[in-house]
Amino acid sequence: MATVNVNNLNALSDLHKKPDANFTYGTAGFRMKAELLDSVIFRTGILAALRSKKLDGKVIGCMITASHNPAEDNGVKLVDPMGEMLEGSWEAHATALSNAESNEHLIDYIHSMVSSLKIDLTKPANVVFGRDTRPSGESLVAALADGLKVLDATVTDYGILTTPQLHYITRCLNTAGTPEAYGEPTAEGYYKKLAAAFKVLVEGKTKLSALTLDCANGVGAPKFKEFLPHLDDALSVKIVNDDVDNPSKLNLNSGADFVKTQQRGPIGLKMAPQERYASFDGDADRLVYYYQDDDNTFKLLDGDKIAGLAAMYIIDLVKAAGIDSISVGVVQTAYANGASTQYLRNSLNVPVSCVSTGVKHLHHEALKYDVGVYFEANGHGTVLFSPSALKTIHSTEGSNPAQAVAARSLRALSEVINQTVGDAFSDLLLVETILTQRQWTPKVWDQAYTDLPNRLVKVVVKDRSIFKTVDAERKLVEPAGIQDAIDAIVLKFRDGRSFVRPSGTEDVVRVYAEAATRPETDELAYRIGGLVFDYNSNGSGTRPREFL
Ligand code: 16G
Ligand code: MG
Repeated sequence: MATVNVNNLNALSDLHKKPDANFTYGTAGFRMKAELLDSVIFRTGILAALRSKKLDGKVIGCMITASHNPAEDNGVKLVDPMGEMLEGSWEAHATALSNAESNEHLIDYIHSMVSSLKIDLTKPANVVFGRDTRPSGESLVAALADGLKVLDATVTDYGILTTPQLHYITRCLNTAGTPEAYGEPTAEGYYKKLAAAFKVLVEGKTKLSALTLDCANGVGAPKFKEFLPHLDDALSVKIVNDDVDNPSKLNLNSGADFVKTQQRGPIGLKMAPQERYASFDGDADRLVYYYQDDDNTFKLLDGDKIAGLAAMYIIDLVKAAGIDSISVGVVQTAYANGASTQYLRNSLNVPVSCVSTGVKHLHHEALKYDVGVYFEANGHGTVLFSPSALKTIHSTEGSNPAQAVAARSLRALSEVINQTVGDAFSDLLLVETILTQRQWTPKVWDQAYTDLPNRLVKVVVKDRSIFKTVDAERKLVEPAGIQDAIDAIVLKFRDGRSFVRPSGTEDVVRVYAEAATRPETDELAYRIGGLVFDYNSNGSGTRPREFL
């Protein structure tokens, strides 16, 4: 059995010593202050090479980004061959490698993986990587490259990219020359594919007024500027918050996360009534829309609204093409607004599943439908077309011109939508397609249903690990008795719904509440927040004042 070249590993690993810290590969990979990441990223390079060898030299992607986090943070996540997130069982290996205390421990763990997973070290390793605009990205890429040298991986540095672009490129590289070939494995290839499909989708329709696009001062700005010329004027976009030269501005008072959590537009953006606005997050895998109503109120069109719009449109197209044997389903999390779930089930008559937070859970569930629409309320999502649905769509010519047009639109839709992961560029083109096709203003889109007021509260507790959930995070089984207490409170509120879950990315417990009116929602959220705090404060800390 081949072994790791220990001298090589020691020499390289000494350049990337582990600090005194504990690391976890979580829902979004490793993510923390950039200054702590050097050894983690070096070791992630080793893991990427092992993963590639395990998969017979298939290309693995590695993205250095911290998404919507502040500029001083960074992170890394791995992309599996078809462009999906790293297989769940390997997350524990990532965590273990990152925490090995010495070079000897590191080598031991690598060898234990090699033997338990039957990895043939003589196989080639192929890894591609990219990064967002964070200044720390450059030195972290160097650490990654060193990690990749440990097992002699063949690497390609794609430079600065959005996260979904790297997912796309990974899939293209692994499918090239096969019947599943996904496209040209370059940013340019990605732009061409999306633009060509979008032009088909809006052909002959009157162009809408310009969309104002907030890029959170992140990688979406330079990349969307590169993309726009490919659209040949099929879409007017005015880009704001595009200052990537001032790193401190990244995600600051702008971007999809800010807009969704603050329920307001980016600071400094002057909004005009009934115009369309959209925000990306810092690595352009999340998208939210919004507008200002005639009475100047701010209206958010979040991931739930995008899912509703997309499902409505796809169901209509499938019917119009005469292929309604294709099943369409929607996947949400517990954070989906109750009104959106009602709309999907009762007005669109589509099956809706609820899964735990985190893209991998949604993606997995969406694969069960012919066409699976999945979105988190925070704007992360996509639409997956199954191989059999694609086959049907591609073989349908339609028995009349209307059917033929609908089938053509479905084909283009499957090309415009990134099949690997939620992609803000793709999702934006999807929304713009539907609004253009229907000639809808954001207000017309918004009229599908009215969101129930909702409130998200963070509770700082002593130990969030004591909170254990079941039923797609909608119920707590531990601590014992707390769920009964929550249920008793919720019962007192009209249209009340609330759930409590430990965050996967922050050391807090999150409380979500919705009810018929804003005051009732706030009261519900704060009462449950207080309950959670009382269960786990152990007398320490101060009970937040708003907790009733
Ligand atoms: C991660 C997830 C995101 C989820 C969020 C929840 C991915 C790529 N990202 O950012 O989908 O909404 O975690 O965070 O899966 P929380 O556990 O702190 O609430
Ligand atoms: Mg993101």
